[in-house]
Amino acid sequence: MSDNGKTGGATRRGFLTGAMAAGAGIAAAGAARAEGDPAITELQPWNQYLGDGVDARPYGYPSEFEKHVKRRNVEWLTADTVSSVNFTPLHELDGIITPNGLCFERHHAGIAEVDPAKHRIMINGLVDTPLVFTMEDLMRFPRENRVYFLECAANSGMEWRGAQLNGCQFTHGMIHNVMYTGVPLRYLLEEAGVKTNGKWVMPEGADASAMTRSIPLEKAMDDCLVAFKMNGEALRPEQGYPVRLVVPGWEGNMWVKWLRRIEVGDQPWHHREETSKYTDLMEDGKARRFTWEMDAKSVITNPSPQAPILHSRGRTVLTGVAWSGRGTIPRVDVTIDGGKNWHQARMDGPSFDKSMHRFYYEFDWDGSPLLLQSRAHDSTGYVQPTKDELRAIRGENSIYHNNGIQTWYVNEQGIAENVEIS
Ligand SMILES: Nc1nc2c(c(=O)[nH]1)N[C@H]1C(S)=C(S)[C@@H](COP(=O)(O)O)O[C@H]1N2
Ligand SMILES: [Mo]
Repeated sequence: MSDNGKTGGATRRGFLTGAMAAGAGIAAAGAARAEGDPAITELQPWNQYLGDGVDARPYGYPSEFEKHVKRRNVEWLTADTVSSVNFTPLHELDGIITPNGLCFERHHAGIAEVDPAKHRIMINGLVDTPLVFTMEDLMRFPRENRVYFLECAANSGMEWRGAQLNGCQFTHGMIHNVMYTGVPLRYLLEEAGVKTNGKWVMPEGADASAMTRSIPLEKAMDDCLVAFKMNGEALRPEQGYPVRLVVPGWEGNMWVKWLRRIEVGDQPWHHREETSKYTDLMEDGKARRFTWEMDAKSVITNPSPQAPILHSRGRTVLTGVAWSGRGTIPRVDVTIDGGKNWHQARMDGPSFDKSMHRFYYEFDWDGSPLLLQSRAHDSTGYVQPTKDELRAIRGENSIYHNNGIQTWYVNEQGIAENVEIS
């Protein structure tokens, strides 16, 4: 193999130099010694057989050693699996893209298995010409590629009254970040011709829940996509195959899957999902309505309860994700001592509007207990609040839009736990 020399020499030396430059030091790195390690001295089984040929895996899947990397349910939330939710394993991922098979799912009537040849998208209501598109018609409009996060408004909802679920998969896993390919909704609306009194649109799903939400026309004409590809390939059935609405930065419930109809109207419809659900009950018993935008939020994914620190001390990589429904994330602060000292995290990877951002903070762990927190700043200048700051305004009866700062306590053994500090 041509890259042998590189792996043995230059890269490793470069790695150590880099570590010293970062102030972590060689001794702290705890790199394994070659002598006597059977992983080095013994011939491994995979070195002694011919592996699968190129016909064995026509559609690729992860290594069998990655079986633990999967979507998970919270048992008491999932009495009924067809109207339910599972969670993205954020602690197992890196970078900013959520692989298709790991995107959390939320459906109200199970996964519809839609035949694209029989699927139609209708535009009706206050339009000059009601239109019906086949999937092939849709493909003839100019398309765009955009990376966006989708967060269910109920993400972290179980944490309103205190620390509850043990793992960022469960506290923050109702989110995924995907590159969509789709046609701007604007093109379809322009094709039909929106009448001057048309001010709202109502997308409707083809599943048994016939999901509907009211969206103001300005948003529909701005950045919404009628998407048919995710991360380059067809949408997964779980995510609305063959077509879903993408509503960048706005709560996941509005991203109607299995999209079959868009009605144009002169006022909002006030359907179930925007009245009894997805409104925020305040302390005084009144409810906020139409809280569409997702506020800036972040979470440390490693270390976290499902991803303990496995070494006893020394160089440690802390990482996490941050996002905002209003723009980009230019800055994330991190503390390892419960807020006594804050450090600016290192942002890495692409920074897109209304997309997840990846941050890192490399530090030397002295083996003492840690209180980890991250705090996102978005491009509007908004700073992620503490949970107490949020409760002071919103009370404790809410479910939705909990973007408070998350705390993980890490003990001397490196085990992490969901806690709150006040
Ligand atoms: N047709 C339809 N669209 C839907 C839903 C649904 O049940 N049916 N669930 C909504 C909710 S509440 C959320 S949070 C997102 C979840 O998208 P995902 O399954 O891709 O994670 O889809 C939304 N769109
Ligand atoms: Mo949702």
